[in-house]
Amino acid sequence: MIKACIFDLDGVIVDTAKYHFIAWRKLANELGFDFTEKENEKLKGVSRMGSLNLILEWGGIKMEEDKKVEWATKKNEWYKEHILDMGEEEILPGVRQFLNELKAKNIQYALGSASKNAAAVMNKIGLTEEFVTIIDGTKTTKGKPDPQVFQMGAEAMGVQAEECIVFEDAAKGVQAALNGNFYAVGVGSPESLGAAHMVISGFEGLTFDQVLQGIQ
Ligand code: B16
Ligand code: MG
Repeated sequence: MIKACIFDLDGVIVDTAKYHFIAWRKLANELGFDFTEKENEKLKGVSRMGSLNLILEWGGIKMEEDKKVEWATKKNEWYKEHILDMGEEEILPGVRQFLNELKAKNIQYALGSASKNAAAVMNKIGLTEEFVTIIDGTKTTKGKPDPQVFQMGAEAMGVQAEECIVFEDAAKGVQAALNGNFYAVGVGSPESLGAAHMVISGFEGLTFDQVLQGIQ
């Protein structure tokens, strides 16, 4: 019996992945190299410092820890410039309707994101109040694929992992859900998210019953 859902933020509720990409690319360019959108896929669901380490590796750059913190801070400032203007209109198609359906069916929902900017983004798009809890990168100590972020969400809602569906756009996030015994719905392409119980291209036209059938 499914009693709750946990949503990832970037790439599931809003497309902030494009803003992360612009900001990381600016950082790479300032350091004298570039990386592709395909490589960017590998950064989804990965923490800020984890992402920086990967990017520096792609550019063949070694850096002292204090410099890394400086560059990560710069990237975050650039990223924050992009989220400043965000509003309700950036909620991805179908998400609002899907949340309404959950509400009508008394299914609780929480946020499970790696981002330390999640609370700010949720405020901007006006969704904070209706989520039971917002678990984000400021509250967790272990990154995806560790299930900690989703376990904390389930605990706050008073449900077991087996009673909860996680929606994720990152392969690492799907893995985190599976590692914690949650049902996983991948949001994106089956090539990268095939491990999930079900893969959807997005929420447009999607009903909760379709998800319940799809995860069986
Ligand atoms: P920040 P999610 C993740 O959010 C993003 O997918 C990932 O690209 C980003 O590096 C990470 O948050 C950390 O974000 O720098 O804002 O703390 O997909 O788990 O909602
Ligand atoms: Mg994501």
